[in-house]
Amino acid sequence: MTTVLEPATRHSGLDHRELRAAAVRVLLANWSGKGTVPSRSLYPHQWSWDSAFIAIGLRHLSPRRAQQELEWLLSAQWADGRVPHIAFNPEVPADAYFPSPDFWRSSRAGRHRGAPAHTETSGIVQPPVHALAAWLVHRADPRESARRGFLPRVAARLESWHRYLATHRDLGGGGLAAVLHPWEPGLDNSPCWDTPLGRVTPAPEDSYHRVDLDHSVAADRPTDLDYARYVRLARDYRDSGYDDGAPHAFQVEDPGFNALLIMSEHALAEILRTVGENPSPALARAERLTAALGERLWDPERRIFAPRELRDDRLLPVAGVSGLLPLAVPGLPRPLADALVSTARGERFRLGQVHMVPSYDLTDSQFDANRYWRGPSWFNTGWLVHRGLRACGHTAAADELREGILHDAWSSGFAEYVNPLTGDGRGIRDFSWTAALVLDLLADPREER
Ligand code: 2M8
Repeated sequence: MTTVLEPATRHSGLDHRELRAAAVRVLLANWSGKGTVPSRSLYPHQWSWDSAFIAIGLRHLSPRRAQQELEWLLSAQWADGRVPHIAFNPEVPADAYFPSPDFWRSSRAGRHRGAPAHTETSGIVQPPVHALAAWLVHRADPRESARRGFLPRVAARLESWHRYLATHRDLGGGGLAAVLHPWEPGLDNSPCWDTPLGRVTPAPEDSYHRVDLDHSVAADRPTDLDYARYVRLARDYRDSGYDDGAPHAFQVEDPGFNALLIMSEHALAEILRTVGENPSPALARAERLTAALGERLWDPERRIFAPRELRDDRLLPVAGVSGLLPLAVPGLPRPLADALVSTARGERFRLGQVHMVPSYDLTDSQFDANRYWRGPSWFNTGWLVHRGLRACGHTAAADELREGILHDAWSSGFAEYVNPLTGDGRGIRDFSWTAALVLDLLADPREER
């Protein structure tokens, strides 16, 4: 465990025009014709929550392309409403990423859930940032949006996505959406999942080949043991026919996933109002989710939201960055928001003293400054905390975090994540959501946000 922390670099002399031009270059290079890949090497297909963050940045470059990004992703939606976490590009060789289409077998194994026949996808999901992204994209250029009929085209799909989460995924019966795989909340190997994941029998390591290690340093990526458990969980879900009602070895209510759902329900209400439909169901869901978040996931001891493991129906005693994300939820009760800000500033996350926001508790023995989601600071979660701070009126802290994010993106070459103690880039470079969220933070703050 590291106890001595370097103070974060003060940010001066960053040329915003040069930074913007470099971010644009990353996004143009990662555009595949219909959507944007997170990375040409490590992630050569379209990922669900990546595309939402990418669209939020792309709207400042080309609102039309931002719309297409979301529409292309939503065209891979299943009839049961789920938006898959990966939409595969058939032109990319099958061995470029694992698990590949022939692992997920969506069009066959997911047929009874309404997986599309025309395209291959994964069968799990990722955080529902899409309605928020769609609303922000619309607001960037409402005339272009109206001209293309963007909102009417996506509204029903977004509504069905949220209904899927509210029904099929309320596995705890308490009104929150559950995740069934550590890849679903997007924070893959966070120590938050160590206890529930530890109970999963790993898949035999000779039954698959990890392609990720061909593109990234092993010490920055999940361990082989974690990977074997991911494969096992995904395989079991596939073999159940992607049945949410089947028994699941991993079932967790994650605060970040649900916070993003609440933000998206509010955005969906705006979308529905704009297209002349009734926003009440989305607003009612947002209200129920916000109450359930406070009732089921607040940890009064750590003063942070924590994941609830459904198998034992207990809060996990962990502090991860996903527990800070409810700060960005509209209407979060003030005492909870204040407690979150003081937790973010405290010893577990040291906001303002380290680079961006660490993905995991700095004081915990499982914190690892370099390994993926076990401690490094990520740009999307930093952007969300920034948004929450601004919404709660902590303007100075938000400004400082914004400068830190821009600086770290530049100095790391748009890295996937950075070591929070040194700011050194980790994972791959020219990562799309890093570039996209830089574009968003560089945009005139008077623009609609
Ligand atoms: C990472 O996850 C994928 C699996 O979905 C992987 O490790 O292969 C995570 O950082 C996830 O949040 C992200 O969406 C994805 C693509 O950037 O990469």
